[in-house]
Amino acid sequence: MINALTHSVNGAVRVIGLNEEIKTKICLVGDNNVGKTSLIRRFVLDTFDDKYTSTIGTKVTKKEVTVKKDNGREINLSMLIWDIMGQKGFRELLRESYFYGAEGAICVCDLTNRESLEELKYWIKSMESITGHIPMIFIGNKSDLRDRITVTNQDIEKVATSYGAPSMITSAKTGEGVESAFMRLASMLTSRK
Ligand SMILES: Nc1nc2c(ncn2[C@@H]2O[C@H](COP(=O)(O)OP(=O)(O)OP(=O)(O)O)[C@@H](O)[C@H]2O)c(=O)[nH]1
Ligand SMILES: [Mg+2]
Repeated sequence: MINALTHSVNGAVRVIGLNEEIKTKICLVGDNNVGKTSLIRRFVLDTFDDKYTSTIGTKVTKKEVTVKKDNGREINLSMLIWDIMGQKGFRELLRESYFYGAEGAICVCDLTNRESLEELKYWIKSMESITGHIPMIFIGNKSDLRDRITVTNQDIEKVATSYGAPSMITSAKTGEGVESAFMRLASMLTSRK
């Protein structure tokens, strides 16, 4: 890697050279138990655990991805994926440090829990008070729990569209849609690069 130039924009470090590498911070938001940690674990480690261990505070995981642009160019993106405990009481407490410098967000609801979709607007409000409007995608997780699903694709799409964002259905358990969801956001984050 030849680093021709390094500069920082909004806390994100851009290294521009023959191989471009861009570092970007993304945040997952959503209530407790919706599957934020499980989605990150599936994307980064390709594993799943049925046991529920609530996240304490926040946690950062790094994943390097390559985004192929339509013009054939490849961009290496180093994603700093931030995870937060979904307990509402902590949202305001952790807000500034968690959201500061975030360039993209994955808004997660649980397909078996309607309230978790309604709550996303409060998460987004809290986030945007720090970040302003940033690219985001909506995820309806736990698609494998077929007979317990109470939230439809259309319900999620409606909320997502009101923010001008795409929506996707995932299962951290089976892996359905997980890689495409993270890569979709990665692609959105490099759209002007
Ligand atoms: N069946 C099924 N269970 C899931 C899925 N994703 C997560 N779970 C389960 O749901 C529970 C909560 O998952 P977590 O990933 O810990 O949820 P979280 O959003 O990180 O929760 P907090 O850290 O408390 O905010 C765990 O028991 C997971 O095994 C999924 O896609 N399908
Ligand atoms: Mg968690």
